[in-house]
Amino acid sequence: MCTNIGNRKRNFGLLIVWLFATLVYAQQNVNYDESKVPAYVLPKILQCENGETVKSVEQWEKQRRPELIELFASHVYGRTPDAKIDVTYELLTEDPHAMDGKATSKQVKFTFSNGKKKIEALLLMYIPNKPTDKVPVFVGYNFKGNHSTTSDTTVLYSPVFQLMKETNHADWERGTQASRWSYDKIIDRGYAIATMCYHDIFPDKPELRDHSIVSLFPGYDPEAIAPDEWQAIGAWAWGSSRIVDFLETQEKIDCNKIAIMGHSRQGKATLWAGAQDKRFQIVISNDSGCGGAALFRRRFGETIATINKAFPHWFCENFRQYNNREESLPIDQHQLIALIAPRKVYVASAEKDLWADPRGEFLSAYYAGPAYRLYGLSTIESNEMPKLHEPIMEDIGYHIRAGVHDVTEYDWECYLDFADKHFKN
Ligand code: GTR
Repeated sequence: MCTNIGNRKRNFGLLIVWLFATLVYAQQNVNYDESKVPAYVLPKILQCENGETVKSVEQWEKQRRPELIELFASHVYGRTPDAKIDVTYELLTEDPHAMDGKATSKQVKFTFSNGKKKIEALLLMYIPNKPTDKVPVFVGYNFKGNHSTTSDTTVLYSPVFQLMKETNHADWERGTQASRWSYDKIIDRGYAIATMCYHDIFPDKPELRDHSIVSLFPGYDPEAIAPDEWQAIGAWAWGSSRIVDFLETQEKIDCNKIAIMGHSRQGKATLWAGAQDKRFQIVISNDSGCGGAALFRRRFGETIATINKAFPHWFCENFRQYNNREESLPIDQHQLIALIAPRKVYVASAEKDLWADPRGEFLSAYYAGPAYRLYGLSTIESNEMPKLHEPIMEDIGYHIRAGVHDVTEYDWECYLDFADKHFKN
């Protein structure tokens, strides 16, 4: 017992030292000075590989769009396999009187299986009891378990925490992330919410790849990774599409009105999910930074080299060849946002979140314009960033708020306004 506590203290100490060293390493050579952003030329959204310029929606959809998807898959996120994995759903709990009677909660166990091996994931949903007809829905991953998003004591946490933590009892996380999930507001405004812990799909450590859904697919090799093989971000994007598959079985959900919201590393996965799966009608990136909305070529804050070093299991192996060679990457992130057109996209930044490069996030939303204009949609008109708390709500949306890297009540208010504008008017 005493030795156990001693070991835990020592491990905790080592963890702090490691975190500190990683932070110091990461902060070295970081550029936070706008005047030091290198001159760059962005690859053109509407220029096909054969040099032709896209002139019509048809040409965009048949020729250029698939070219871009292929470039992001082979150079950045890795390929999403075509193979289908069996999944079963088990309703674990259903409470029609949740949230003081204004919502119905559901907890559903997903079991993914390839016949030999199984992986389980837990979905938590709150669905407003009013209106009684179909409602739009927000989908989004949480970081610390469904039980961390609310103080509701009936919310379960998944077995993945036995892998992620030293302890198998993760209850101390209950409610700790509730400020990031404005459930009351979401329900009051007539939206359902569906969330899952991202660790259920790919536990966020390189050594846990064998416990991720990636390991269920044909050709998976625990000892080797192909250069264009998908990794964690690809898997998380895939998982959010599996949540949509389930929502399609739910009578109360309006599947023509599905929004996805992802914060930070999940903002990256969200944009990639939105690019690939057209069932996401609104795609929201919250502080997604490098590998998300921020333009790589600006090299402001986090860069390709730093992210590949700190998170070797997020992007495909091919992506490493662009460490400190941003200008040779055949794409940039404005093209990822363009892939979401004509569906609506919203990018959000936080003023103090320089690591994520707020200006780079804004500019890729701005430069995604040509794809949206092909459809006659409205875009961000000026390359001047808006002031704090002055959201832009065209078919492409953007805001920057005061404060740090986080998801706040203000962010949710903007997302609900954006969703009202596009889903309800
Ligand atoms: C940071 C990482 C960012 C962002 C963030 C997060 O450490 O450098 O790219 O993804 O984590 O997800 O919270």
